[in-house]
Amino acid sequence: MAGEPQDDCLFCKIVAGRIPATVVRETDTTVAFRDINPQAPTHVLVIPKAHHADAATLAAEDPELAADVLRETRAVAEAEHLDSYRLVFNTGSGAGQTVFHAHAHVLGGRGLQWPPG
Ligand code: IU
Repeated sequence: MAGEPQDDCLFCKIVAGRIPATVVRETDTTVAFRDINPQAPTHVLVIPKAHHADAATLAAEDPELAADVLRETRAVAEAEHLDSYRLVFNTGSGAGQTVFHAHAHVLGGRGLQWPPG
């Protein structure tokens, strides 16, 4: 069923506290933690606690929860004192998605080039 935890999902395991993460914020519906392989001085992932495979699926299955994730990206940026930052939702393996539990990357603390690679 949509949103149910998946046994083989790393981010569901982080939500459950079964694998460690450096959590910076948590709400009833979301968790924000530092990326283990940071690509910028601030690199935080914001995930819904419920399992949805990617941002497109999340937006279709639970738009309110998608809004919670977006709201939390703003809270992370504020907490990290970022006045400029980038939000990335890699969606599909061709776009670089490697973990199939929806997540927003919050990247900041350095200059960011456009277009991205
Ligand atoms: P992607 O958009 O699916 O490529 O992003 C997945 C991110 O999850 C990537 O930046 C990893 O470094 C990060 N990550 C993590 O922070 N902790 C983990 O246990 C695992 C991946 I696995």
